[in-house]
Amino acid sequence: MQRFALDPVRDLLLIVDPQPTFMELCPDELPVPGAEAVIPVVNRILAGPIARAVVTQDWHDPAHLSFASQHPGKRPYEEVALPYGAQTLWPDHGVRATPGAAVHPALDQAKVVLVLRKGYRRSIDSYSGFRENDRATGTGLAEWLRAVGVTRLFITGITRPYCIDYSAADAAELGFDTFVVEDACSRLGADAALDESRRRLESLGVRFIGSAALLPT
Ligand code: VGL
Ligand code: ZN
Repeated sequence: MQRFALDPVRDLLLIVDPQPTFMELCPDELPVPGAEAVIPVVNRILAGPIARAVVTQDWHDPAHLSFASQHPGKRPYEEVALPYGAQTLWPDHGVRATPGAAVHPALDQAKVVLVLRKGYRRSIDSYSGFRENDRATGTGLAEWLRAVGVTRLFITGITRPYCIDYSAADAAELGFDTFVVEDACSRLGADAALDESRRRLESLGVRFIGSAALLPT
C-alpha cells in the first residue's frame, strides 16, 4: 500500500461538513447513514502525521432556497430550477447557529486551523467548499490554502457524492493535488451515482485512497 510522506506545510486534511445535522443524532434534519462513523476515522488520521486540517461547515440561512420547505408543493429530493440552474431540494438542515450545525463535539479540533462556513446566502447553495452552486461565487478557500502553502489535499467527511465530490472536483480544477479518503467519507444515494461521480473525479485527476495511507507505518 502506498503511504504518504506528509509535509507539514504542503499537505492538509479537508474535513467536509462534520456536523450533527447530517447524522442520526438529528433525525428530523438530513441524516446520512453512517455519517457519525466517519468521525472516529477522521480522528485517527488527525492523530497521525498530518499537521493541519480545515473544516467546512454548512451554515444555511433559516429560509435557505435549498430547503424544500421554501417551495410550496415541493418535497425533499425533488429538483427546482433556480437562476443558476437545477437545485436538489433537501429537508431543513445546517441552519446557522443551531445545535445541528455545530462542528461535531467529538471531532478532535487540535489541528484544525480554519473553519469555513458556506451556503450562508439564502439564494445560492454551496456543496463545494471552494465555489457556490452558481459555480461563480468563490468562498476564498483556494486563495487561503495557497497563501499558507498548501498544494496537496486529502478530503474526508460528509457526504459523497455531494459536498465531498463537488469539493474534490473544484480542488482538482483549481490545481491542488487531490485525494479522496474513501473510508473517511459517508455516502448518500445509489451506488451507480456514486460510481459515476467517482469516474468523473478520476477523469479530473482526483485519486481515491484508504485512510491507512495517512497513518504511521
Ligand atoms: C450536503 C446536501 C445538502 C453535504 C449539504 O454535506 O454533502 N448535502 N447540504
Ligand atoms: Zn446544505
